[in-house]
Amino acid sequence: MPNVNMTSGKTRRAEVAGGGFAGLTAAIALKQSGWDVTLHEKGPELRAFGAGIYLWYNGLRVLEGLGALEEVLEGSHTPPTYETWMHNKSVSKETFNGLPWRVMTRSHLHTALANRVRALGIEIRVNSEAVSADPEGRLTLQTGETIEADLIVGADGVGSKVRDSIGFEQDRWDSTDGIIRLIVPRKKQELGHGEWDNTIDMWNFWPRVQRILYSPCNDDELYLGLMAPAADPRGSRVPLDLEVWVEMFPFLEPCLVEAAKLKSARYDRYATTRLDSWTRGKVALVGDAAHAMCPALAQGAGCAMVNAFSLAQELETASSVEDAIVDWEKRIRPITDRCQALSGDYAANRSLSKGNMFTPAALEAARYDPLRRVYSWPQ
Ligand code: FAD
Ligand code: 5PR
Repeated sequence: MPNVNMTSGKTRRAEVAGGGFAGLTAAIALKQSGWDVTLHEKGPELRAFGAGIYLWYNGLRVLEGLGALEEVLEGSHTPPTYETWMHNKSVSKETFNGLPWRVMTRSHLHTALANRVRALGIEIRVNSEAVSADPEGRLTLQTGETIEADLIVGADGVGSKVRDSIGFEQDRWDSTDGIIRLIVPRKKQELGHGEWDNTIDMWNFWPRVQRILYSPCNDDELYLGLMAPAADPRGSRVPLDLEVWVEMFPFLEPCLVEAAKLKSARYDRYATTRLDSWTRGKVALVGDAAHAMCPALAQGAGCAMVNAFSLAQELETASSVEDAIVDWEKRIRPITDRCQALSGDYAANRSLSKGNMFTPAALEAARYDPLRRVYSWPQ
């Protein structure tokens, strides 16, 4: 296909603010379709924050489109089943009708994307904090420098300055529950008998609400999500209150002992952000800047990646950036909106504790193939 971005002999330029999964995806996808791209990360280096992450078919297809899938598959894991326990009894084992899914550490995914950014020669500017954007196509940095571009991508996370400098109307709220997320050594030999390669979502409502989402990432690393209501001082304490977690999950003691050693542990409440629009003029918001969601369906990053990838797709055939990004939002946003709503509902009602909750509606976003723009994997 001819390079349609070369209108009047000039390559179009994009400034991307934020080097998380959304910003990396946008930068790679735009570069691959012929744009000049500069990626701004406010931190001193490109690196991942947080513990583990699930990607489903939608996110894995984006990785395929970005040329990063192989590297991500190496060193990540698809558990034999997604199991749910209630009070230590298995209530469901789900395999999603063969729908591809994968568990990995965040640093593993981030490294693969950052490697692809470097391989493509995308300009990376670290210690580069965006403070505001202008719908006319200007990005202003903390240093006072203002850069003009054909497209500004706000991928600067839930506290987005790109977004807030423009003044999108938004609803934001926090959930009653939150989670401590950690990566610890697997300690598989020490866990005794059990199907420890599975994802196991272990719920307990009595004597307290405490849950552990047990997620093996590979042979060596285990992602633990320890959930408790924000109002529970012991369950939400960091570093971990070992006694209160071992009392409820004695069979995980070897892993919990490791978890309690991690002094940098954080307890995070789930945050939701809903905007009136994701675009203004030449500015497009992607990822948590646009649609932070509860993690119940494990789709925040997956939707972010699909949306960032689809943005570049939409711009390939369009002559006006302003029109293309309006069309992009119209086309792709409904999937994210439904996913965000259902994730919020599941989180508020702790619905995943019932097991068998990955219904066709719950897997809608996961089944979307952004490369072919169709739903795959019949349920
Ligand atoms: P971020 O990851 O926040 O990245 C923003 C980047 O921008 C950072 O590098 C930051 O340093 C940088 N930055 C910030 N401000 C500026 C600025 N002003 N200028 C320049 N740079 C800036 N999603 C899934 O798909 N699967 C899961 O299993 C999953 N589990 C989750 C579990 C929990 C408990 C939670 C809370 C979320 C989970 N998510 C999951 C959601 C997922 O983590 C987020 O949706 C995703 O990481 C958002 O990516 P992002 O790039 O938009 O934002
Ligand atoms: N699923 C996943 C997850 O990471 C979380 C939840 C569900 C993969 C939070 O860590 O329900 O909170 C959830």
